[in-house]
Amino acid sequence: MRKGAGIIFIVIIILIGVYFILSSNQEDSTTFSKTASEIKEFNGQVKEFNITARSWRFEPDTIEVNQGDKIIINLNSIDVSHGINIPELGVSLKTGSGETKTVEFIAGKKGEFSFSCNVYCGEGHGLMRGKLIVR
Ligand SMILES: [Cu+2]
Repeated sequence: MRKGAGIIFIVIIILIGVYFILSSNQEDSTTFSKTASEIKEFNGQVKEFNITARSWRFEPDTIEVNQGDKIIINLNSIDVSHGINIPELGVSLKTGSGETKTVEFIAGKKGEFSFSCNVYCGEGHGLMRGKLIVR
């Protein structure tokens, strides 16, 4: 009978252990869903990009960062006036002919955000598109 009581004791200890592991996992997943949503504070690395705008493309037209990074975009127009607009991240910058303008922002949301030119620059204006990937 002593052996049987010992086994029951061990089973109870295991059940308590499983309970604590499950409840601590739940806390972890709550924390995770908080970090997975929008971040407003700088929480990563500084990533600086020199983007050339010309009729009618951006070079480079795809940039990748991590959520929480501070992004610095130096937009250089080598012909007419151009701009860059990333509406989902509240970014709007215009630069004159031959000028370089800079915008800084935090990559707060994960996802793929298309950007476009926000200064009418001729018949190919609508083709000036790019993509910011936030992982
Ligand atoms: Cu344009």
